[in-house]
Amino acid sequence: EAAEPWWHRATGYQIYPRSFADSNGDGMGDIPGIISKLDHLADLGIGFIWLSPVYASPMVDNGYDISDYRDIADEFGTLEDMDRLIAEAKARGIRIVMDLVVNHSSALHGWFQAARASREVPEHAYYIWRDPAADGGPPDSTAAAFGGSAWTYVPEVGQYYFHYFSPAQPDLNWQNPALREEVYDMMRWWLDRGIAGFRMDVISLIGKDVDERLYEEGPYLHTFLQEMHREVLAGRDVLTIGESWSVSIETGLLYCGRDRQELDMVFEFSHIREGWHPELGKFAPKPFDLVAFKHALFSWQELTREDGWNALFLSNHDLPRQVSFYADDTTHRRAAARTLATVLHLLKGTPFVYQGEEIGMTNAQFERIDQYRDLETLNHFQEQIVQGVPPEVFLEGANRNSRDHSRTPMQWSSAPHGGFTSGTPWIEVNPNHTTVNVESDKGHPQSVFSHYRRLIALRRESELVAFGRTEQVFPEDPDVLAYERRLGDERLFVIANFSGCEQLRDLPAEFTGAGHCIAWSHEPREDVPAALTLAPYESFAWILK
Ligand code: ISL
Ligand code: CA
Repeated sequence: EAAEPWWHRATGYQIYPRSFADSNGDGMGDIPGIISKLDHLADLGIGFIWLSPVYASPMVDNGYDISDYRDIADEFGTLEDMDRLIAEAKARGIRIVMDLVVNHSSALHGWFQAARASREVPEHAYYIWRDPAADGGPPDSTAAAFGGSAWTYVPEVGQYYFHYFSPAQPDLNWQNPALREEVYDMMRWWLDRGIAGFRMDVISLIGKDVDERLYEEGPYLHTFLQEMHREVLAGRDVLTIGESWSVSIETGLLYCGRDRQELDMVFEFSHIREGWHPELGKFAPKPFDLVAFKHALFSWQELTREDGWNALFLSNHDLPRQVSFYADDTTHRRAAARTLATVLHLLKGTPFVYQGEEIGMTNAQFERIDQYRDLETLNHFQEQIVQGVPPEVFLEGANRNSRDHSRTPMQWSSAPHGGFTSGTPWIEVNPNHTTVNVESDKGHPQSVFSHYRRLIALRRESELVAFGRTEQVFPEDPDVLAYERRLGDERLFVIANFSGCEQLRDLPAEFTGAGHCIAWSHEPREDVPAALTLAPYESFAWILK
């Protein structure tokens, strides 16, 4: 029997480098800034960092457009800085997982520069080209995720190239074996440098068949993932997490099942998509529906009972701040932040904390479109205005769901710009940094940070938290989320109020009586009462006696 993988007990922490800590006053976070904050992360108790891209990039999509996979962006530092980060993190027991963005490169990558100049060079086949339609227009009507057509014409070669995202992000042609070998070689190069694995950006797109207009989970996906495993991952003690916007209960174990030799876990978004409008999308969110959310969350707990593994998250650099989206970021902010953490961190899987979540950071409320930076928000604004959507209506949606909420600078202190930079930040800091910041949170009796530290320690120390079987309680309850974890005779009961009103529930007799409270939002209580009154966003987790 192989040793238990290290990530079964570890918690991950996502850093969005541009917004984490700026060491030189240019308004942009950087690697030396990250190094200066490693003690904060060690104190939190995390096992590894997922570092959003730091590679060389023109930054059209903040680094998700890579122009050199073997170099670091100037604004973030140098390869030496990266080596120092790996070493300094290691000295604190923290591993580094890098982002792997290989569905597409930047249009400024040397490969694409060669590819767009001539059909005769080998690099041409690293990208996806098609002839114009009969009328000279694009080969088909597919729209790009960030607006406009998914096809852009290059007169030099008389062809269109495919880009699922922006024109600055041409899709790599995974059908080409030489391209695949380039990617594998680059992955080995980084692993040999001492990193502990990869978070794989939109990996579910690499098996696409553009002629059939099959993009997500295309016909070649699992063949390529298995090849990548054989060529790069087999025999190495590394962690791989695939991002997939299309994975479902039906396909989940194809990525991370024990016998698949593909990935260790996937970021799946069914619980996130629950909060989007079915036709109008993320910029017209629908009211949060707890029952649907619970269904998504717990069906994945069930799926991974015997095989596979969960990646647990509510926030990342593409999503709004979780207290604002799922709960309340005003009166009940602290309780809500602690409750969301309890609910997520006591499930089975590997939890991820997104920077600032550990102090309950909230969405920004921008008043003008020019305060936004993200190309997705800006492009969709242009498109929707043309379609007649009033600007204030779009802004309302963006203020709830834009990707920029998670990208405002990390709030370290009440100093100007939250102590993030001594210069002018690339995006405005949230004005609430004067009260919501690391320094003030750590001193507060209801500290969000201490709560996270406790939960992260529980996963390291408790077999029950790490491996217990999850069973949902009250699945149809529209305001309360509850579940049980069980391992042998040990049982854990978690209950959380997801509403801004008091909630009274009669608890099933099997849960009531003596308990040991291991996590709470307001004040601990040791017994589990037959009739429990929960204050707004109140939660408890008890080990049952
Ligand atoms: O957040 C999203 C849902 O609308 C998408 O815009 C998101 O970009 C997409 O889900 C994939 O995300 C990943 O790939 C993108 C990059 O912009 C995101 O930051 C990244 O997480 C392209 O590389
Ligand atoms: Ca900087």
